Amino acid sequence: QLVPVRRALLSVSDKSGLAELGRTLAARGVELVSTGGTSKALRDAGLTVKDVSEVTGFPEMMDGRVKTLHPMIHGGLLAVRDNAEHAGAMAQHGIGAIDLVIVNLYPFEATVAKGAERDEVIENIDIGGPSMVRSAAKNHAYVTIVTDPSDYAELLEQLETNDGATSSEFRKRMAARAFAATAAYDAAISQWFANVDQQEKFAPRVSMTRALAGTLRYGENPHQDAALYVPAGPATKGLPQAEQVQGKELSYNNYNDANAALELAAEFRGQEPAIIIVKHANPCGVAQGSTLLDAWKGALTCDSVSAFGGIVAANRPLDGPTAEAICEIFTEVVVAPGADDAARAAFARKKNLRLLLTDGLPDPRRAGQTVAVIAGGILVQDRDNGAITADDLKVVTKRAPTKQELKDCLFAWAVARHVKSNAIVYAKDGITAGIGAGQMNRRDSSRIAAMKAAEAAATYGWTTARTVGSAVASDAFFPFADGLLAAAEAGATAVIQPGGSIRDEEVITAADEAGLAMVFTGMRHFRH
Ligand code: 93A
Repeated sequence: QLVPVRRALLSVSDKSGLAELGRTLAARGVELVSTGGTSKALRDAGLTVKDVSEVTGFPEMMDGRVKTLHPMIHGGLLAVRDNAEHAGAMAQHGIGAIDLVIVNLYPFEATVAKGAERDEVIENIDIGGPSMVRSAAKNHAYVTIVTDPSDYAELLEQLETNDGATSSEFRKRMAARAFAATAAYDAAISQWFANVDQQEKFAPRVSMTRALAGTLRYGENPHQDAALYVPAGPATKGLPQAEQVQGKELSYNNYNDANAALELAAEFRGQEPAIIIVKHANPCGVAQGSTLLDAWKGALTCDSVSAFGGIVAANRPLDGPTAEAICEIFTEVVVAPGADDAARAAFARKKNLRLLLTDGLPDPRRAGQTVAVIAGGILVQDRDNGAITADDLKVVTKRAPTKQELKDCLFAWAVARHVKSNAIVYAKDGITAGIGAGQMNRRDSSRIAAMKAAEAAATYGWTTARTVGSAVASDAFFPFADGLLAAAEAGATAVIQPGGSIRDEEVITAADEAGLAMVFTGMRHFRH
């Protein structure tokens, strides 16, 4: 349905493109109504403009806070033209219909960005502007709203092709953009309050403007729709950006797993070469080595069965030999901070393999929040960015760990925080020997990890499982001695765990009796 544009209301802070727009509208015989600064700019361009104050019968007052907030304006915007009662009210009060609204808002974000004082920031919270935008957008059946100067060209094209009118498709599309603009504007304001006053720490982040980055083929399962959103604006600052160099389209699960792998690789930022293999968001092999190829070989030995169809991450740019070795087994995704030409050439032969190259690794200790949706609500918490160093460890057993045991303890600890709870990780010489994930009790995780290690020994023909002489990490305290004893049975000689159970004494005694060295971290890393 075409609606002719006879009267336009212009009120813009960003005056770019305004004069040209005004001239074209005037040439089409459109009456121009405008607020103070906008009127002046239009008059300076030689145009005839009616001031809003003339329409409302009130001067712009209170430093401009009250300019357009008036029934003479909002009646003209909101009236349903073919509703007799609305038309009657217009006639009775002399309210003229407004067909076109050109509004952009006080530059709130720019004012915050330049470091303005509180008073100036508050003054830049636009009230009248969004009100007009929302009134016009609501009534898009009759009114055209344009909030972005980059849409002026399309508006003029509309008027040109439709002989001075706009199409309902165009009005609808512009109305949707208008509400997106006011939503983003309010999100920026609430974010500012959160930052300045530390009130409502989480709420604004959850509702923050998010940009749809892409629609995914499906979600975790084919019957679930899915999409990828990225935070609009500063939330992505400081985070590495990834580029998909080759391979099939990334799936929902690919994104999730690649993220888990990359976050774990980030634990080894700046350290010796490390490889992570992830399946279903849990690592199934992690290793460091003197070369990336060594690390790959080590990581693969942990659980070569699960590694099939896995997601691989590295803590440094990939080289040719490592890429060749990775290509020997079926791998879904490889993600790394770069790859040399030989590595790229090796992967290129595996057409389906998705290769993601990033421009760095994220800071694993960065601040931020995680979000989980529950029935009837959203759970928000700080990221688990807590960290301990060797100095924070408390030796609780008679025997202190050897240098190598301590190294393996810290390695296993770094991995365990990325394993779903209950998490048990055995490690020896910088290689995970067995990983037990996601069990409902700690003893089962311990046993599963030991079983994996035994399977690996059988696969590779080793005389003993790598759990013999290993360090074991537990993401939370052992509530009973049984989990610890299961680890001792598997041959672990050192234990790292948070401590803090009411049965700590019992667990420590069991460790002493088994000749284990145990350290407490005082920090827990549940992950669900
Ligand atoms: O101060 S306001 O919240 N109160 C109003 O009634 C009002 N009407 C328009 N801000 C208001 N505006 C805003 O003024 C518009 O959104 C626009 O950004 C700006 C244009 O002012 P001028 O035409 O004086 O430059």
